[in-house]
Order: sequence, then C-alpha cells, then structure tokens
Amino acid sequence: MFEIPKLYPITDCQLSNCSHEEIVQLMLSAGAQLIQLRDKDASAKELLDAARACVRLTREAGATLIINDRVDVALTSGADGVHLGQEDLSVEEAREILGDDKIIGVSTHTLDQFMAALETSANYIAVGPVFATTTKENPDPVVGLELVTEAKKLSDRPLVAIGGITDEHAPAVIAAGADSVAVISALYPFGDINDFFTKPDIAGRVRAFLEALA
Ligand code: TZP
Ligand code: MG
Repeated sequence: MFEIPKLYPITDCQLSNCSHEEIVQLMLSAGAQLIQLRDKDASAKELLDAARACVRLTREAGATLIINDRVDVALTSGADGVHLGQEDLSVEEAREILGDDKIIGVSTHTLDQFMAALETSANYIAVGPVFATTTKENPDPVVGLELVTEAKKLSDRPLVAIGGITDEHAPAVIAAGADSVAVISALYPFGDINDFFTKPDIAGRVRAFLEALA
C-alpha cells in the first residue's frame, strides 16, 4: 500500500506569482515528500514542460510528484502518478495507460463516490471540500470532518482530506481520520495576482504544516 505522507501540498502559479518549478523547489527545500502539480489554465505543452522540470527536481530529492487531471502529461513526463476528479478519466482507464506501478488518486465529494472509489485500484482517495474553499471553481458542498471519519471507518485505503485546510486545522483533520491533508491556498498567504512583486513564503508555510503535523 502507498505510504502517504501527512502533507500533500499542491502548486498554484496564480496564487503564488511563481512558476511550478519555483514552487516545487521551495516545497522540497522545506521537506515536502509528496507534491501535486495543478494548473487548470496551462496548455498541454505548458503543463508537460512544467511537469518535466518538476519531475527532475522531485526525483533528485527522492520525493513524489503527482499530476492533476492529465494522464497523458503524467505518462509522458515520467511523473509518479495522476490525480483524477469525478469528470476526468476513470481510475481504471488511467490504470490501463499508466500501469500498476504508478500512483492514481481520485477526488470524491460524497460517501457514495467514496464507496465507488473503493471498488477501483485507486492508491489513495481524497474527500472534500472538508471546509469552505475559494480555490476551486464551482466547489462541491462542504462535506465536513464527518465524511473523513465515515470514510476512514470503511477502509484502510490511504485517505486524503482537501479543502480550506490551514496549519491550525490540519492536526484535527488527521485526528478525524485523514492520513494526509492536501493544501493549496494556505501555502500562498498573500495570493494576489495584481501584485507581481510579492512572493509568499512557500517554504515557511510548508514548514509550518510539517511542524503542526509532526
Ligand atoms: N478539491 C476540493 S477542495 C479543493 C479541491 C481541488 C481546493 C483546495 O484548495 P484550498 O485552497 O486548500 O481550499
Ligand atoms: Mg480533475
């Protein structure tokens, strides 16, 4: 079974004013072991270029890189896996393309979706949003820590919680049953796309999460 690290930071170029490569470098320097590259606006070519650069960094650091949405980019870049939503290829379709050695994660937003994901070969299952989020466009309704606890009762499959998680909340999310917390906005505290000079202290934020979860 995939030994999932407690912290699962996700890249966001808009919120950070940084390239994926810069973000990944900062996350790795702070000790992140599992990182997701997420970009809903990039073209396939842009995402592939970013993924290749980030794969070099995570390989060198012995860390794991997962690509959001794009099975083709995950395969071609040599990333460690892909993270799928309910509207992406299914886990088994992605498995056919990526093979048994790659990590496939899937997002779920209800108990029914979680139970359906248990029937697949997903290496981890995410549930959320556990708290209100402003990062995702058209987020599903907040599921609360209740779904985390319910899901954990049903299975030992690595369980990731996502949505509005801060370093203050993170220990409670793990206590509720999550094996890992996936985080976006709390890593980019001054996120402001109009300010091209301010860069958030991403390494400092990752360290704060790792300390809170230690
Ligand atoms: N899926 C459910 S909530 C969410 C995704 C991708 C966004 C999480 O971002 P944040 O900023 O940590 O709430
Ligand atoms: Mg998706």
